[in-house]
Amino acid sequence: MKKAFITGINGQDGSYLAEYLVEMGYEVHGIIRRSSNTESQQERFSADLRSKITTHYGDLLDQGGIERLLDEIQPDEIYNLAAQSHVRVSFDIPQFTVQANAIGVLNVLEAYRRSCPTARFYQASSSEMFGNSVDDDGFQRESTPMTPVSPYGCSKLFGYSIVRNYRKAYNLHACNGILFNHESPRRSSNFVTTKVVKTAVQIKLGLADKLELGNMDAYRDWGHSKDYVRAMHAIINHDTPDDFVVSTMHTTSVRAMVEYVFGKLGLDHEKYVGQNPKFMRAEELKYLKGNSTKIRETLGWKPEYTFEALMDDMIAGWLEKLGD
Ligand code: NAP
Ligand code: G4F
Repeated sequence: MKKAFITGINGQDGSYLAEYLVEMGYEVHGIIRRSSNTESQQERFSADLRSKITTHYGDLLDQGGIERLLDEIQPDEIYNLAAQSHVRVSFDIPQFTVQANAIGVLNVLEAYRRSCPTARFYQASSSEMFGNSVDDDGFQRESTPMTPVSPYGCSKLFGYSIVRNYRKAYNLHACNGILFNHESPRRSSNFVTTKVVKTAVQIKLGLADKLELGNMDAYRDWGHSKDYVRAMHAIINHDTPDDFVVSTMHTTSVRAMVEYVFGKLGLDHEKYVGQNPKFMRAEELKYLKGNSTKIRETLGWKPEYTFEALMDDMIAGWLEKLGD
């Protein structure tokens, strides 16, 4: 039985990845931070999953604790998914963001190198690292220059780079997935897709009467988290440690996403949606469209969910949560 160790196991991706690996017969371990509200930390786990995984207290900032766990568990695969993952919030708490997303990666890498260097390592890198760089054909790909425009993007670029450095310097099987935006019914409600879907459902049910957004002219390449955790597993299991873009190869504006969601619920978005400067960013990443030819051709991965199927799954999830 293979053993996996997941940081960020109770996040959106961590919970889907744990389900996927349990289904494949893995013994799954993960770390959860200490919180004053223990119940809310397990919300993304079904009762069945809870009985099949082992969680340990741990924090990316506590390198000694992670090293002790890796020493004891001796995993075959380490997935470093934990992060302060919100881009706008990274402007509010830049130092914490860098501690978790940059120094945190180094802490896990050091623990890995010292405790179980024959294991494989996956780092959750991000399309936010590209900033506003776009190739002439309108895509970002593995070779596109990385010019991040947020503390989050800068911190992720350090994580990405130190993984590449450790791979070569210490001959480790360490890889990066450069994932474009991915969502699901488990996405937290301060990301734009869930904010739009949840509020539109609340309006439909008479529980809210307006939706305030920031920049509606940004474009994102939105996929489903369930598809993207399959890509993580494929990347870490490739013979050669390497870096791969994971994306749908389609892009949609925030405005068009709002129109789709409201339209699906039979609502006129113009009656309810406005802008509020408090949701704008100090610097905005305007346009993302990922070229994932490399992972499609090398590993045979492709997404199953279209943009519409993703949004429909999120709408169904929130109707079920908030409806009678
Ligand atoms: P998420 O739902 O915000 O989950 C992040 C997880 O990290 C949570 O479990 C969180 O725990 C944990 N965490 C935060 N700081 C930590 C620390 N110092 N020590 C230990 N755990 C910590 O994010 P996600 O959407 O699943 O994304 C997973 C990873 O992929 C993140 O690294 C994100 O930056 C990256 N990524 C995401 C996307 C996307 O579109 N979703 C795209 C590219 C890359 P708490 O519950 O205690 O906060
Ligand atoms: O949903 P978002 O907050 O995601 P963002 O900033 O693209 O970051 C996500 O994707 C990254 C991959 O590229 C991940 F690395 C990162 O961890 C995270 O998962 O915002 C999407 C777009 C932005 O352009 C934002 O300015 O939506 C725009 N937006 C407009 N109004 C809003 C809002 N975003 C949020 N969160 N809230 C708004 O009211």
